[in-house]
Amino acid sequence: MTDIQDLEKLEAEFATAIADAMDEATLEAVRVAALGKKGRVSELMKSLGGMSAEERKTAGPALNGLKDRLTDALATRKAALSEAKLEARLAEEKIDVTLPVRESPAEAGRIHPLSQVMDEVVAIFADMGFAVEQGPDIESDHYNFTSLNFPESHPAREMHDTFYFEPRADGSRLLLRTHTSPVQVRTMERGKPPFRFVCPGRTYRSDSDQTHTPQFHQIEGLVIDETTHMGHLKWVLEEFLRAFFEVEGVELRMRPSFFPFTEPSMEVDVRCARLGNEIRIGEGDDWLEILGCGMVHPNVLKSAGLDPEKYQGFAFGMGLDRIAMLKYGIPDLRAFFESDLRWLRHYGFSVLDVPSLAGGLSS
Ligand code: 2NL
Repeated sequence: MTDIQDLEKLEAEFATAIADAMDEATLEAVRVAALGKKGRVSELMKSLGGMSAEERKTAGPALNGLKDRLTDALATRKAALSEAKLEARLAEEKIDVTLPVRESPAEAGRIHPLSQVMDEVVAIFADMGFAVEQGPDIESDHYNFTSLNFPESHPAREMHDTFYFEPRADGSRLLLRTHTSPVQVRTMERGKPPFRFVCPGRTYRSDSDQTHTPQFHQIEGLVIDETTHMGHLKWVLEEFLRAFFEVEGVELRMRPSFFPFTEPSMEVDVRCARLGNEIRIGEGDDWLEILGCGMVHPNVLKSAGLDPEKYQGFAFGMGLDRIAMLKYGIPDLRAFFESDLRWLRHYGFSVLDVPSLAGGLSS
């Protein structure tokens, strides 16, 4: 039998245990020890059944009172512990809203300067009404050379410059295109004049030093109509160079040159000033070679299925790697292909900096 003193002792014991519980798990263990299925108070409640009616009269209310007070005390302590826990978390997770925001992935990533320059050049020509055409990197001798009026014995055809694949059963060899011109022949064959398009893309030559990589990039342009002439060519190139270098006073100079696929052929220089390592376009007394161009050779028109008596036009081509280096002051071509993150963070562009003529090309 349990007397009142025992109950008071038990209550004091549990009250101390509740007050001493410093976390919710300990408090829960106290609750189980007191009020759980096999807890001390629960066991005492079970013993009520074996008591006389007289005993039950006093023990019943005493035990019920004990149970209620312990339940209250447990709930109060639990609330206090969870409030303390929240307070601690709030104190620990305090944030300083004056700190700068962390870069989002969209801002941390960089566009390669070459991709940026390709987009810039395409934006300029698109603004002048040029379409963009593409074609395969793996080409036939016919599209890469023959259709472009390269004589059979031309040195550019030799193993030295061109990456050839193994000969096929019929003896012919596929190759990696050495320029983007085959795309232009393919596009002319497919369509009907007038033509006005550019072909940006990868090109390949077996050449590797400080200023050459075996894989590089070109953009070529072609305009064909019945009366297209060199005056149109000069205007297009002047407009392009002014927009690309973002200087009003670009001045260009044409020198006679030779390409098998144009006649006449010209090389185009822009006026520049050289100040140590820096090059300023549109100033000074120096000239910088920037691209090649000419009037499309009648043989090329013929092999593309056009009548050279009716159609004529101009073409031009330039190295994108080179003009990217010039515009953005990048000294070493080989870094383009090294995937060095520090280099990319320095020379790369934000994904949000999409070149457009309205937005200012590289602003
Ligand atoms: C350069 C010079 C040039 C062309 C490319 C071309 C294409 C066809 C017909 C005639 Cl289908 N010409 N392309 C013409 C002149 C120069 O490129 O220095 N490129 C890096």
